[in-house]
Amino acid sequence: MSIAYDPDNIFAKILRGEIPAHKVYEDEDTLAFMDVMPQAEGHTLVIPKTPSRGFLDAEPEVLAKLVKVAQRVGRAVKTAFDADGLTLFQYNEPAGGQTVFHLHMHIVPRREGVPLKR
Ligand code: D5M
Repeated sequence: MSIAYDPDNIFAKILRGEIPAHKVYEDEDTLAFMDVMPQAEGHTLVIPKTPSRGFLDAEPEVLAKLVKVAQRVGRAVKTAFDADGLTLFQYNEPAGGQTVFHLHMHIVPRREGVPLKR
């Protein structure tokens, strides 16, 4: 059984404008903003505006748009932060490492030989 979406999660509050975020991209379906606990300089999050808890409950169309925007934002942050590469990841449920329960894709610019901060 899937767990209900909690509309009081922090990303839902960002989407409603109730708390601030450093936004870097927005369209009718998607928002991208800087992660407040970056694992590397330029760590960015991309989220759908629809209320999906995670990857497993999201509609395929939502995932497709999220990936499309992640590619666009990923190209931009890689250029902006002059990165050598890019790491994308996405956690699901506490056991999977998820801490904010609104679907999000992490986009992390990477430099040769520099490990992620944990
Ligand atoms: O990661 C959730 C991520 O969300 C984690 O990298 C910190 C980030 N975070 C938490 N609160 C905020 C706000 N207010 N703005 C920007 N980024 C935030 P998870 O994949 O769920 O473990």
